[in-house]
Amino acid sequence: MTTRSETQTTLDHLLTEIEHRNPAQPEFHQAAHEVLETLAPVVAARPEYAEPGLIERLVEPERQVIFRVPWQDDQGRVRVNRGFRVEFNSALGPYKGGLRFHPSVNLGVIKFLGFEQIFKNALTGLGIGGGKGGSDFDPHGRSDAEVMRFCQSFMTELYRHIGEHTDVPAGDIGVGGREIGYLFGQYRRITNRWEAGVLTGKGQGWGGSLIRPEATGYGNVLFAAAMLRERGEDLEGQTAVVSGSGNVAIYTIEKLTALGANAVTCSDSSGYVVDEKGIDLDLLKQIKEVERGRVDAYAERRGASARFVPGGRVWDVPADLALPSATQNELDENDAATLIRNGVKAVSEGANMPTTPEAVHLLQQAGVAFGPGKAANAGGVAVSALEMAQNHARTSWTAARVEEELADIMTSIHTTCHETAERYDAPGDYVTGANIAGFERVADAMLAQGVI
Ligand code: NDP
Ligand code: 2IT
Repeated sequence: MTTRSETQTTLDHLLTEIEHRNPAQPEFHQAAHEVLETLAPVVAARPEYAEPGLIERLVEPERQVIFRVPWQDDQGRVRVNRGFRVEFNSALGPYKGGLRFHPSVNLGVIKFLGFEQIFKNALTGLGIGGGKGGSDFDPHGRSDAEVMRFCQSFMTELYRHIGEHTDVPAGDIGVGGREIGYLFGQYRRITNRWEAGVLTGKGQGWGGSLIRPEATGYGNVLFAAAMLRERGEDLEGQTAVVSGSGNVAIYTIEKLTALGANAVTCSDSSGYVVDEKGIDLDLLKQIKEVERGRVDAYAERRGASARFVPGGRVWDVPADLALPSATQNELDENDAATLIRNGVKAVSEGANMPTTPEAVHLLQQAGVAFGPGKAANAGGVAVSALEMAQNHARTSWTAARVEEELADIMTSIHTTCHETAERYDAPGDYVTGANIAGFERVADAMLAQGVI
């Protein structure tokens, strides 16, 4: 019988090899560390997981596509971006995961997101593999026509790699309903197929699921509520700080407010807003979803209760709950120390890997309930899978039905993570619980399907 510490030494060697084999991909290294540093207990306990090559296969994407995306701006100038799709693991189902359009996108970022997605999707229990894609295209300040031409060019290459039974992209940073519409239109035109299940996050009326726009934010709040319930508390009357002001942040604030909490912040890359009365969602939606503006406009139009802090971090605002919902590594050790000093009870990740490893450690040491993104933000991809189910059945469900299924899925993910952590002597450690539970499902399927 191999001990946990012997197993951890083997996993550490593998991590060193991953760093050598994948140079200049710090985000991917970080995501691999975060998972492999928690697997020793399960690998030591179940010898089949120590089989040579299993974890080596898990950290190597099944397929990686990188392509040129040429497009013309409104002045007729040719621009060139880079497109990516990393098809990481399909042991449990078709590759599934969003597309990110942001200037910071590179192969390492897409690989970290794709790797996280494998475990997240496994946790949903809905039969979806892991993948991610995107481009270094920056949609900020681009006209609708430019975004459309970019999306058409992007899909002109991507279409050959995706399909309802192969790989099903959706949105992520910089990709929302508008972009999914343009992408779907071009896919339909090139393939001459009405293949609704090839993309999720579609518009209502042409295959989109009700509650998909809300699902990630709503799901994260339900996960946070489940963590609080475990400690004999609920959301009523709690003050919450939320970062970001995009899809995830907006619907996080909406659900927090609906369940009696007071969400007092939002942010974008220019700074943050703090609003003592609680964020006015109609105003925020108008500025962000309709006008595609910046958060300082919110403070200007809201009046005395709100102020804009240029360049600051929402984590400086005292709160009971923190829900990072913008981007990776946006909450570091200093921020964690500030949150702890201000008495934070729970941190639940709406974004993917927003909390640095040092910050996670500090929060857990201080006894703060910490919900890792691969569990806490899984509601988005879960409702994507429900959208695929509706598409296959050529039907659409009511909002109430989708919301009920979402709530059941989030409760079940919480229970799975909680129980798995207890089973492996890490009570209350949702990071370990999520990683091991997701890993077991994927690893069992990979072992059963042979060396491929
Ligand atoms: P949006 O594009 O709708 O919003 C992103 C928000 O985060 C914006 O307010 C944006 O500000 C801010 N932001 C993005 N990058 C940075 C950065 N480098 N520095 C500071 N602020 C930044 O994206 P989503 O809301 O969809 O995604 C947010 C997070 O949630 C991401 O981590 C994503 O991977 C994750 N996620 C999304 C899901 C979904 O269904 N959409 C599902 C699960 C997770 P600005 O406009 O100034 O850039
Ligand atoms: O990170 C994520 O889970 C997403 N961006 C959503 C993926 C999806 O396929 O709905």
